[in-house]
Amino acid sequence: MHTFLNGRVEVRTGDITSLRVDAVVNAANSTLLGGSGVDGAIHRRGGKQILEACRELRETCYPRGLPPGEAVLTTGGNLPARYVIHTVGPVWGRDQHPEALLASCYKKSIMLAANHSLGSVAFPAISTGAYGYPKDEAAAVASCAIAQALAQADAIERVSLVFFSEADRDVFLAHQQF
Ligand code: AR6
Repeated sequence: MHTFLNGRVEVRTGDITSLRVDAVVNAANSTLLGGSGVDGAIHRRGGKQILEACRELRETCYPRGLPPGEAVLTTGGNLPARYVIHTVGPVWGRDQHPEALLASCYKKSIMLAANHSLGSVAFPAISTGAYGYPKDEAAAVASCAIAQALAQADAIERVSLVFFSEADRDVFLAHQQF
């Protein structure tokens, strides 16, 4: 296990859906209605309560979808985590200002967790799968954004960065800027 920022950030490998934390972050899409990758895994394991909460958010707050860089909170359903924070990363090569959008995903997710007094949050490597964000560049953006957000979120005790493979974790470790 690798830790940064006096232990407030840990870098690990594994399946994010098995973590017992206050909130896991979902790399969602704008529809909030599910997909593949982490999104598929969270909805599969979390059950229909999460999808129902997402549908309600769509209808009441985001009829045209959740914009990239934004984050919303739902129940964790059947997951070991209490809540899911759904955020939409930038699509590499499609969305303008991908750095700012990716940074916003991390910052707004952390702010949302802090506003709900959630002490532990686990992130996947947002946008680095289906959305094609280069993993080395994402590492620099994510680590800077997390460090900035944590400086203003005393309530957050632990941020876990969860990589699906050791290779992905090692790219992160080589390019992070904590
Ligand atoms: N635990 C941890 N990491 C995972 C897991 C898991 N269970 N599953 C995949 N990863 P992606 P994106 C890693 O594609 O790029 C979906 O269809 C994966 O190896 O899940 O933001 C959504 O609905 C990769 O490094 O998210 C959107 O349409 C990282 O998580 C779109 O994909 C992110 O990969 C979002 O694409």
